[in-house]
Amino acid sequence: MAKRAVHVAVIFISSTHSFTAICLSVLVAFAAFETVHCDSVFSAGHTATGPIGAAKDLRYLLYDVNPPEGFNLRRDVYIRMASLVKTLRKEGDDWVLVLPPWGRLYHWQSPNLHQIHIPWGEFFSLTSLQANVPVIEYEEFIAENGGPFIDQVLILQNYAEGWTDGKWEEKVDERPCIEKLMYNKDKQGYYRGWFWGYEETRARNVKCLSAQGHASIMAPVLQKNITVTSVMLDRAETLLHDHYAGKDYWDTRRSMVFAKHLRLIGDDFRQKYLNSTDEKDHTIYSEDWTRMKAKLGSAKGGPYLGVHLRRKDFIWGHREDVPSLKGAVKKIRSLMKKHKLDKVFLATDADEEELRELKTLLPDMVRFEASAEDLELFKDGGVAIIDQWICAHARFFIGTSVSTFSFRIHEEREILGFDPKTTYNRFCGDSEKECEQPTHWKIVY
Ligand SMILES: Nc1nc2c(ncn2[C@@H]2O[C@H](COP(=O)(O)OP(=O)(O)O)[C@@H](O)[C@H]2O)c(=O)[nH]1
Ligand SMILES: [Mg+2]
Repeated sequence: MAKRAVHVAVIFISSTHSFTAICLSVLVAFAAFETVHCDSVFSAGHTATGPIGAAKDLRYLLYDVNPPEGFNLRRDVYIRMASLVKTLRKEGDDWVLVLPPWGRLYHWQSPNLHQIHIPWGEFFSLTSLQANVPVIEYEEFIAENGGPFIDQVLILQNYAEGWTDGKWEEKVDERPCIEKLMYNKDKQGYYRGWFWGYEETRARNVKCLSAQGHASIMAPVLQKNITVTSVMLDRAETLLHDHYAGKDYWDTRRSMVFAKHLRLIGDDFRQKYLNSTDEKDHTIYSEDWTRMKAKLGSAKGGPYLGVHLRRKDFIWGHREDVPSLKGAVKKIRSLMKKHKLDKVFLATDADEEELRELKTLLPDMVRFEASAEDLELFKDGGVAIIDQWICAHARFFIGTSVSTFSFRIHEEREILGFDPKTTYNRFCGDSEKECEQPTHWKIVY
């Protein structure tokens, strides 16, 4: 009881909104835990009935990532932030992670689509995320917080001087901003910035921090040096994983269950065009990720070769680890023969011209081509997830060197219980000498 009363007080003080907005925000915040009646909350008064010292303050962690980064690296940054929030919650206040709305990603180029302000719930199962760490959508934050205000933005950057004495150490310090500030002060003295395309969002304060180390090095700073309610870490990718591929990493990764409507479309496609169902392929999926613990090698996968062939910016730099289309098709044919698969599912971001060439070289390939209505519903992000989901269910998979899109497919297959030999494969460049294959990261349950 004491705890809740304090939360209400915090919301009340920082709110400039109407009574109904406050009621709504209280309900949003606590609906998941218990039923709260607005009148009882307020008639009970704002004073805590229990020992105040024991109560934890509700605080919000927001974050954003360097604009050019794509969807799948952003998924990786989420894991780092979830880890930081877990550390913060262990050590003090009642921190909640605010999910940065999706939008304006470089690779989302379908014309005539409004791909901005997209909540996480369109791509991921929110209840699954919440079973790992408390998260809320940005618009819920606005409602709870009583307006689009963020108390403190911390822009993370490296150290201007690099590593001193060539020695790497973990540290955080307030420093002058190295790059041009992406925030401008308005007439009222608030900071305006990108804020995921929410033009009315403002920050009360902005400063730069040089940070070098894993995500949880921010915990002491957020607990001791900063006392405001909402803090946003910009350029959050500056922070490293607390423990890459450790138990905490995998808990968060496993909780990133794709939204059900996208999985259903993928499953339907598998059945219709690839003769693949979970029963036949031993890829039964549990809606509750905490119960999903498939044995390595138990998944058989559908009778098709799954391929992720990354193009666009991966070929512009003439990287030697990415194959030509001819080279890729040659490898695809040899894998189909070796694994006795007569179908190939191809996921790619190839442009029109390359697609035409692919169709000539590989006329029997199967692709998920979204209709105009599907695209409007799922957006480029949803279509990419469907591609990943179908690749994740293939009997054998091959991806593209150092593509986070391919890495996320590896993880999905690991969760489903595939033999690592069928997963950690990548194309080699046509004249690549040492073609090192991807690392197998085993799940820690
Ligand atoms: N639908 C679809 N989109 C893709 C595919 N490959 C790349 N993309 C798009 O291009 C983006 C690539 O960026 P990112 O997710 O950062 O992965 P990475 O750059 O390969 O590490 C994806 O998020 C998709 O929007 C694909 O096979 N299918
Ligand atoms: Mg990328």
